[in-house]
Amino acid sequence: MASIAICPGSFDPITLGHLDIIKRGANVFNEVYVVVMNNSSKKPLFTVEERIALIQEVTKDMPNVKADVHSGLLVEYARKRDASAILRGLRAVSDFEYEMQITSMNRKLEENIETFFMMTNNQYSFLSSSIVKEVAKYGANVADLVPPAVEKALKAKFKTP
Ligand code: COD
Repeated sequence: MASIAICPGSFDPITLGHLDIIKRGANVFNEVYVVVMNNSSKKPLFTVEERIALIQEVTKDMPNVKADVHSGLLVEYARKRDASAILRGLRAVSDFEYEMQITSMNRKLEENIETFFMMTNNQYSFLSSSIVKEVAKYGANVADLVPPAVEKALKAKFKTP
């Protein structure tokens, strides 16, 4: 039986930290669906279509990774894809409480789906989409934080050189 994982997030935009988790997940699971979802506590900069297009672009050399969108509950999407795993990344202790809340809620909603956590590569442990947006807005160089396609999209969004 194929092992199918979903990697959910806001991906606003996708960073090298996200990509690190996706790549390592793709080495473990047969198929990985990177799913753009709504986090009700965040106001996105990029539209869903823009975020999906960027994910597709930066994962195009990974044949078992697909980008998708879902606007309801995460567990509904997992059932739709027949996924047995939810893949999440952990950066620091500060992520732990939030991740524990999400995991407990997802388990309450669907007990047959396991959440797997992957520790990020040390070089990305401080990296988040929010920090990238914050510095890109003021024209700082983000080339070592995001893939080139995302860097270009940020420059276009913020109209920076
Ligand atoms: N290194 C490694 N991993 C990273 C890094 C990094 N530098 N940055 C982020 N990540 C990981 C995050 O830990 C996370 O696992 C994943 O990448 C995505 O991160 P974000 O920030 O893009 O996504 P979130 O945390 O905003 O996503 C939250 C969801 C949208 C998944 C959540 O709100 C959700 O499931 N919403 C749907 C409604 C639902 O089902 N709710 C019930 C559960 S609460």
